[in-house]
Order: sequence, then structure tokens, then C-alpha cells
Amino acid sequence: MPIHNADIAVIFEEIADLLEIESANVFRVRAYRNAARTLQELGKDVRAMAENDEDLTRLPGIGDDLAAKIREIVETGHCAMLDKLHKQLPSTITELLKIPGLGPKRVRALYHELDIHTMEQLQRAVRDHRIQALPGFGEKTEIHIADALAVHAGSSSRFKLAVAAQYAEPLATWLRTIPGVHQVVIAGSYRRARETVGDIDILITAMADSPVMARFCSYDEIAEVLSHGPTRSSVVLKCKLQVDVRAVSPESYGAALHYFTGSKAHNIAIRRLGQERGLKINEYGVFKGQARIAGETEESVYQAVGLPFIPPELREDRGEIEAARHGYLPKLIELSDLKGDLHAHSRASDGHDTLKKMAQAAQQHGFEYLAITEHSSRLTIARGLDSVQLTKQMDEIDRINEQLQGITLLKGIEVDILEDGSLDLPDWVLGKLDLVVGAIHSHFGLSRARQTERILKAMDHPHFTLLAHPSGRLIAKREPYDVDMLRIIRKAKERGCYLELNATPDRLDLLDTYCQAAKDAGVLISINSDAHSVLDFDNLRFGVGQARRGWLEKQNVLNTRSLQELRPLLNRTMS
Ligand code: DGT
Ligand code: CA
Ligand code: CA
Repeated sequence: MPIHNADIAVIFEEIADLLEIESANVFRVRAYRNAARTLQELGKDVRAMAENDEDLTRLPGIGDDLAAKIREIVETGHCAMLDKLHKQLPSTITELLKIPGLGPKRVRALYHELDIHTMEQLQRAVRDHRIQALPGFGEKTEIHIADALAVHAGSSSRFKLAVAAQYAEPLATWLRTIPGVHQVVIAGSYRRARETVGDIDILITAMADSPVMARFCSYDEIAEVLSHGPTRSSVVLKCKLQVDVRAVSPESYGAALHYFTGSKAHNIAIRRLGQERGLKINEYGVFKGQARIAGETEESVYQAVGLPFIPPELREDRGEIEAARHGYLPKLIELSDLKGDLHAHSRASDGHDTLKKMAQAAQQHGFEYLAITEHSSRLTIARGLDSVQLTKQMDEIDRINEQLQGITLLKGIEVDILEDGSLDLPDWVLGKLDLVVGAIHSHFGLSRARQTERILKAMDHPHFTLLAHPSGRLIAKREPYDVDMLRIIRKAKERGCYLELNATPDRLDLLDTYCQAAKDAGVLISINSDAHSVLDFDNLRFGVGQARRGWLEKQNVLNTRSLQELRPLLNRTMS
């Protein structure tokens, strides 16, 4: 692999970082940093210079020693000095340096002051809150490290659905502009709206002479072309997301779309149904002997095995084929069914926009109502509200509602559920609100029994309306806390309160299988944006995707109700 100037600069930067951690002479450290900068900004290829035996010491900041190191790196790809530093310091140090926000100074403090040599030791220091006590650190940095550690622990190569969308959708849009292209569909787990996707599968139909495959392989975000052919190609984008593209003829479109949408388990079950009828089903069509009897549309594939169309989000072989056969497939909720949103923040706590802006944005999304639910005072990092501030906000909402037309702000709070299950604000103020959204933001590590009791107790509170992000998980960052979710669902039924499906891309919480359990128990789910800015309402589509995976229909979702229908449902009469 050819060495570029930037590669050598990276090595010199790392040497400088490690020397700094070792408390080396500041001039020495600076020499490596200066050399790194010289290499980054140099218009000439230093490898070519070294190979042509040019005098490297004529470059600014490069003396005999650094010139020798450049030659060494160009010839071997390694630098013995960096290897030696790696051996002297715990390997964790290099990993710590990769955490955004942790420069060599902070890493040195962790190493020298807290004697942290391993990830486990770091984990323990985070847990015991010893990090925030260090000079120059603080609570924010500690949380940052905790997040980075969690990512490190669960480091998987799957992409969150919303992140994959940011790459896949512009690519699909661009593919549609290529001459001769008819259809472009993103299939696979993406189409099934799984919360994370392993890779992107794109299906294309195009004229035989379309240059689509050649063009696809020249897309400027590609890092590597894994395979390239007239009907299938695979590439890895610079962001490391793999994209598989398949081109099929129009008569195979439905069969191919069905095949590449999956899931694999669903496909196998459908193929078996075909076999029972003497049919062969593959990505090219449905065949009886040599004759193609279906495959142009997905509907025709299902029809061939005696079933109605099954929506992609249900295709997990979790009972959807049975349901289709017996005619009780759900009529799944759609984004346009939502009439409001019951969880949003404004500038009064940790949001970015004013109440009025948030209301107008909600209205533009076709909503009749938006509940403002700031954090409560316990959550100091989110500038939570106390009783006085909340009372003031209620007055402000009254004033704004008088000015607004066609949209109503509801008065709410996202109140912290404290460790003992009590709520972080007094009853008198909670009683004045339209709804009380309860949430866990601390003590994630309680035992299953205690965590469950804590939430059940909160739900017993006479003013409790809705449990926010019920499992507390952050995708690829933080595991759900240990709770008996079925017990919580039963409690919600008993108490006449509701569970949230939080649509934030890294939450998507309640999980799909529990949505189904809540539906079966007759508990309504509220699909909420948890918006912290006017842009966040766009995330609701991911929440709706997850709700569809959870078999939810319009009537199972609280915020499909009109404001008039909603009011009595928020009025807690049970106590
Ligand atoms: P992912 O990418 O891990 O999030 O999940 P998928 O479902 O997108 O899986 P992927 O990309 O490996 O394959 C796309 C679809 O192709 C998959 O959902 C079903 C179909 N498929 C892949 N391999 C097989 C197979 O061995 N048999 C059958 N029947 N279908 C397969
Ligand atoms: Ca895939
Ligand atoms: Ca794939």
C-alpha cells in the first residue's frame, strides 16, 4: 500500500500524543506536531522525494532524525519508535485517544492520576464517578466517556436505520436519474424498517442498454468496489456501509423485490408454501414446471400461494403468514394517521426552539396538538424545570394558545421517576397539567425487581399519564434496563395509562415485540418525537416504522385521536 503524506502525519501525531502522555520534553512533542503539519500541508509527495533521494531536511521543521523516520516509514510502513511507545504504554491509551474530546492531556490525567490502564478500570472509574472529580473533567466529559465505552463494548458494524437512510436515500435518488432506469427500491432489512441494518440492498429495473451498473460503481462516495457485474454489484461506501445492487428484468420485479426484502425466514416459509402447491419460487419468479406463473408484482407472488399482500415490516416469520391465511392481518398504522405528538421540548429546558416555533412546525406536520414536556428539575444537565418555572410555562402556553389557530399546545412535563418511584415534582403542580410523562434518567443499574417496582409505583401516581422510552435503551450504546415489561404493560392496562414509542433514532423504544404485547393487552401506545428542535418531527416516520413492526393499527395508537377524542383519554379518572 503506497504511503501518503497524510499517513506519515498521522504517525507523527500519534507519537506526539504518546510522548505528551509520557510527560516528555515539550520541545520534542512540538517537533513531531510541526512535522505532521508540514507533511499535511506539503504540495509534494514526500514518498517520491524519499525514493528520488532528495534532501528531506530542506523541508520546514524536518531535521536529520525526522528525515530518517520518514524514510523508514516510506520503506517499511512502520515506525520503530511508535511501536516502542505502544509497548511502553498500556494499549488502552491508544484507544482512549480515539474517544472524541479526550486529548492527550486528559488521557494523561486518567493514566497518571487515576492509574487507569485497562478499559475495565476506566469503566469502574466512570461508574464510581471518579472521572468528574478530576480537574479539567466534569460531569459532561464523564458522560461522554461512558457513551464512548458503551459503543466500544457493543461495537457492531450495523447502522442505525436513520443513519443508513442518510446514505441510502440520496443514492437511490441519484440512481433514478440514470438513463434507462425504471424502478429503484431499497429492499432488505431497510424496507422492513429494522432498527439497524447490516447493509443496504437496492433493487433496480432498467432497459437492457442502461449504463446503471457502471454508473453505480462510479458513485463518488464509494470507498471500494467489492464486485461488479451486469446484474449485481457490491460496494462499500466511505462511511463503511455496504451496498448491494441487483438489476432484474421487469417480469421478475415482484419476485426479486420479495426475495431481497426478506426476511430470510419469511422467504423460506413462503417458498415452502409454494412447494406444497407444486410451485418453485425464487428471485426470478414463481414457476410451475418451466412456466412462469407469477412474479411481476409482489402481490402476484403472494397470490400464487393463496395469500394477500403482507406488508414488509411484518415479514419476520412471527405469525404473519398464519394471520394472512386466516384473514386477520392488521391494517398497519401510517404516518399520516398521527394527529399530534405528546413529547417535545422547547428552549425552556434542553430544546433549541421556542414554544411558538415548535407549535408551528407541528402544525406543518399536519398535527392538531403538541404536548410540551420539558425535563423536571432533577435533570440539571437538561436545565429541568422546577414548580415555579413550570407554572410560568403553563401561563405562557395559555397565552400562545390564544394566538395560535388550528394547533393547540398541551401542558405537560417529562418528570423524572426518582430511585424510589416517586416523581420529581409535587402533586399540586402535576395536577394542573394536561398530561404527565414519566421517565427514568438515573439509576439504570437497579435489580430487575427494584427497577420494576420503581416504575410500577410511579404508574400508581394519580397524575401519571405516559411512560416515556420504557426500556431506556440507546441503540448500540446502552442496554435496556432490567425490567419486567409485561408486568408494566399489565399495570398500564390496570391504571388506564399509556406507553410511549419514542421515535428518536437511537431509542426506538418501546421495542417492536412489546408493542405487539401492549396491543394484545389493550394498552394504547403514543408514538412521540421527543423533539428537541423543529427538525425532529421528521423522525416520527422511524417510530411509525417500528410501530408497524409491532403490528400496531391506527386504533392502537393514542395520538391518532383528534384533540377532542384525546382530552377525555388524558383525564385520569381511575385512582
Ligand atoms: P441485514 O442486512 O443484516 O440488516 O438484513 P437483511 O435482511 O437485509 O439481509 P441481507 O442483506 O443479508 O439479505 C437481503 C435479503 O435477501 C434477505 O432479507 C433475504 C434475502 N436472502 C439473503 N440470503 C438468503 C437466503 O439464503 N435464502 C433466502 N431465501 N433469502 C435470502
Ligand atoms: Ca441488508
Ligand atoms: Ca445484502
